[in-house]
Amino acid sequence: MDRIQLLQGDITEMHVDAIVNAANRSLLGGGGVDGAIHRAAGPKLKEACAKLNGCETGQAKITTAYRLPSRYVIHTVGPVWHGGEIGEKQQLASAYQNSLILAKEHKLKTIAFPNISTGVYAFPKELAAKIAIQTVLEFLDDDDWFEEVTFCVYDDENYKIYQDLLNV
Ligand code: AR6
Repeated sequence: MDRIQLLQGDITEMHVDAIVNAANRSLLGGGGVDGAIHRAAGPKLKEACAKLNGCETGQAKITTAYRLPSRYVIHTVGPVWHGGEIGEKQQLASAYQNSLILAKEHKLKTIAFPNISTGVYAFPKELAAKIAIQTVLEFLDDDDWFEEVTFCVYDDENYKIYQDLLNV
């Protein structure tokens, strides 16, 4: 728990090794946090993403971060919520897990996550938070690589949910 941080704010302003983007399978940009990251990083990010051939749901790909203060952007694709019976929970856990694996492969020590799938993709916020926290905690329990994992929460509802679940 001591390597987990909760923060409310804009992930594009974070000075960490990697910020995670809640992207779509095209990786060509969109709204929400994805739009904010592309705007702040500048047009070169989209050029880099265009070379990645998209990304499957639950998987992750990496680019440098261009004008952002972070060093890298890890682009992951969370599931669209369809009621929870078609593997959405596992796919959300995979998005967190594969982002962490990719960060470690690139020797990155600090990483910040937005609340993947809880905006346009309509995943229930409390359930998404439980899955996010459990997946990150399990990873950190098994592995001492990461120095700090930040949940960068934007909206008040998610912030309250994370405060309650993390007991902070
Ligand atoms: N910093 C941190 N979190 C943010 C920011 C920000 N600047 N802006 C929004 N959020 P969403 P999704 C939070 O919709 O549900 C895009 O169009 C927001 O409050 O960005 O995974 C993609 O291209 C919410 O809690 O992502 C995809 O098509 C969280 O980010 C689709 O949306 C996620 O909301 C992905 O949908």
